[in-house]
Amino acid sequence: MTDVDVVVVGAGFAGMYMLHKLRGLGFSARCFEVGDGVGGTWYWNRYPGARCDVESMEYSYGFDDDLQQEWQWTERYAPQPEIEAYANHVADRYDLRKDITFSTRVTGATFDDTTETWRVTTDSGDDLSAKFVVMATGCLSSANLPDIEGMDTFAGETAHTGRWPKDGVDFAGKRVAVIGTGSSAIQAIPIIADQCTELTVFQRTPNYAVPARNAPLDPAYVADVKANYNDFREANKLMAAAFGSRLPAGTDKGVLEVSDEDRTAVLDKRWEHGGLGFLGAFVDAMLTPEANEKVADYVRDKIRSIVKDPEVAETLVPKQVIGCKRLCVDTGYYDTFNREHVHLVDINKAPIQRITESGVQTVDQSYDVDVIVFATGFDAMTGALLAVDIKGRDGLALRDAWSAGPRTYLGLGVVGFPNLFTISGPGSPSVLTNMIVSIQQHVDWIGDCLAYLRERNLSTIEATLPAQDEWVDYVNAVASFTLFPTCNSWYLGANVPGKTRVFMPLLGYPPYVEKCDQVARDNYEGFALSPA
Ligand code: NA7
Repeated sequence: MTDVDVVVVGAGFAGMYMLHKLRGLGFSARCFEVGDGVGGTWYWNRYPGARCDVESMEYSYGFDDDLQQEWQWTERYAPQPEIEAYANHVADRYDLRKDITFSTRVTGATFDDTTETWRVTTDSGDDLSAKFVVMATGCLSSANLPDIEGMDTFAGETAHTGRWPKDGVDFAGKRVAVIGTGSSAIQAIPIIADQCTELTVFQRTPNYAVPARNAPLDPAYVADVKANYNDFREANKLMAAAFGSRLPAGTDKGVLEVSDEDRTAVLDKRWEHGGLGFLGAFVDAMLTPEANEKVADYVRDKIRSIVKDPEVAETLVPKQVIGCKRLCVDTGYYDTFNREHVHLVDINKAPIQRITESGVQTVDQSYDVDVIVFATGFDAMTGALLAVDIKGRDGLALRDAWSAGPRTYLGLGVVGFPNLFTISGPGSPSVLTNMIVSIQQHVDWIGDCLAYLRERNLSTIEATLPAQDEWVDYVNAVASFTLFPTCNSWYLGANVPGKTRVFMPLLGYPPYVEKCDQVARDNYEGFALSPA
């Protein structure tokens, strides 16, 4: 007998739904969460302007029609406070908190070969046994804080966007430095600029951003979606990234198969509509460099038309493939650089040497500031998993098993780690999709799998080596047909010094779901199941 059937690590959207699912199936579970509230990514990322880049009518659970009917989103893209409120609503509605231990970090999980159970320990002194462990630790939850000399000497305030203080940061009357220009910075910079007296942005790689065109939700649109919510969800699941079924029509042609005027017209339409769907206007923007370059040039010209100082504009113009780093969605980002008190520093030309007591020192200038905002992203996909000391069969450490990059079967299981599941793990579509849809698909699959094992009195399930090897090859092969591996993105782990460069997520949601369903149908093909 174990203390619980399942330990769930993390109470974000994955952990919460896993808990709910397990309860429904009659399994006992305990969930541990580092934060003092639910929401995961949406608990920690409370920086100014934090907002989901997937539309709110889509970025929500679809497992309970009452829930999706009763919840009212107010804007096209939900802001962080509203998503956090939604997470709290879900926790209350399904009475999830009683099985969640908050403010507690799972430090270790060790598989006992003899009893075929997991022993899970926490930093609060918990030590419990479980038949299964589900890692619902999130893909963008382990903050990447750069190791810049002198960080601890700075006399002012610092904050990382992914670990934003609950009480916020007061920028009024302050000189502010923002380091990093990814999605988080692009959302935060226009708002910080509104609040502070002087803003200096330190940019390593310029990013492409398309307008969000956020607005209050149209009640007629909401009513229409809610009248057929399940059809809407099903249509989105057929999309490559599991969202966007209602985007304005693109074309089934390639970028270079149409005239310049037609190409501009298609891109104009998507630009006016706003949002991530911009990149899907043509079928091949992520497939051939020539096609991509045309789409990239369209955005580069937009940047040049918005930013008045030509030198600043050129510094903001990205050179890499568009979409290779995740496309950003902005509200007034480029225009912010037209403001007198906003400055851009290209740290490729003048690298940051150190942080001093008074600010940021580059090779050619020192910038005195009161606040430094690190918008430097995450140790994505593997960071939070490897932060837990996970030991599988024969004491094998996950950190060692993954020393040359993560290897999984379906992004759900790992050879050598029986009865351990990763939700939206590397090797699954995960961050390249609407995360909530991917999370639900994983939770449902894991729940069904546990019920299957129980029904047949099976004790363990573990990915087999041939299945895992084949899967890793497949994930890499799919990526290699695209332009995704061509830049230093966090999809590749290239943003974290020393991290092995491997393209971690799988492209293409619908075929992935088909594969997972087939594996389950075929008695968990590719997994070894052992009797009790
Ligand atoms: P991102 O997209 O990883 O952006 C981090 C930014 O910080 C990016 O511009 C980085 O430049 C920069 N960075 C990282 N390390 C350093 C150092 N050491 N010095 C200077 N600049 C640095 O993280 P976000 O939080 O913005 O967004 C993450 C995801 O959340 C996003 O894709 C959405 O899915 C939501 P680089 O590009 O690496 O040169």
